[in-house]
Amino acid sequence: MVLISAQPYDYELPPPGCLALIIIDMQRDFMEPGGFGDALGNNVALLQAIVPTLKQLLDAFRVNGLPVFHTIECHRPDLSDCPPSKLNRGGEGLKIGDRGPMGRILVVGEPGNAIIPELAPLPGETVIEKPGKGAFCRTNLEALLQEKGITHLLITGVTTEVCVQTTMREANDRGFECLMVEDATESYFPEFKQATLEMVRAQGGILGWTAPAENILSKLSKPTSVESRT
Ligand code: C5J
Repeated sequence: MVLISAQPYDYELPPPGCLALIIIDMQRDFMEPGGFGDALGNNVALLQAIVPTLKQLLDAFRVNGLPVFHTIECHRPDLSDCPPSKLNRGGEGLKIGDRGPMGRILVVGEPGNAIIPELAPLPGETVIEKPGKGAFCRTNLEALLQEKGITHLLITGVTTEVCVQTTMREANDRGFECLMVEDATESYFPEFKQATLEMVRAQGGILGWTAPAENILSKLSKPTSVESRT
């Protein structure tokens, strides 16, 4: 049995192949000036802190041949998958579909909608295009995970209290054992990140577990220990 030291208690790794890394919305639209996050008045520089840690996790999954799922929040060019309730929100700045310095905001295929180069998906890695905040909303993510026999998810990405938390709640309700990686998720609001981590692991892990990446990397970085878990 391989245990990850986590809160509120140790997280038991499943057999090889049953654990996936979920990377939520590490897109230029959220990470860089001129994108959606910036248009909403946020300091996008705050999100940069997690990139090296997330890259380490991604590399460890790749080296060990473990499944990785990236998501992007995006809409079709005609915005037919963007409900008015989403389209009309926000402040005075650019809205979804408007043209900004990185192309049309939150529209699939535009430069700003791409995943940042440091974490760009490799050929063969799944990218889930999601129109909602949660990665299970109007996507085939649940079917893909079931098809591959995945039962455990490490949840990372941005922003902690919006798309990351929504996805973790959706996954938890669907029976997945989820761990949010504390230093591989970030928010424009540090206090919201902290509150999210606390609410996830409160009440005996009502939504799942949290742990720093190091606790996971120390177990994944030895391919033999991954392979010997039978
Ligand atoms: C937001 C996200 N914050 N990826 N999206 O609108 O969290």
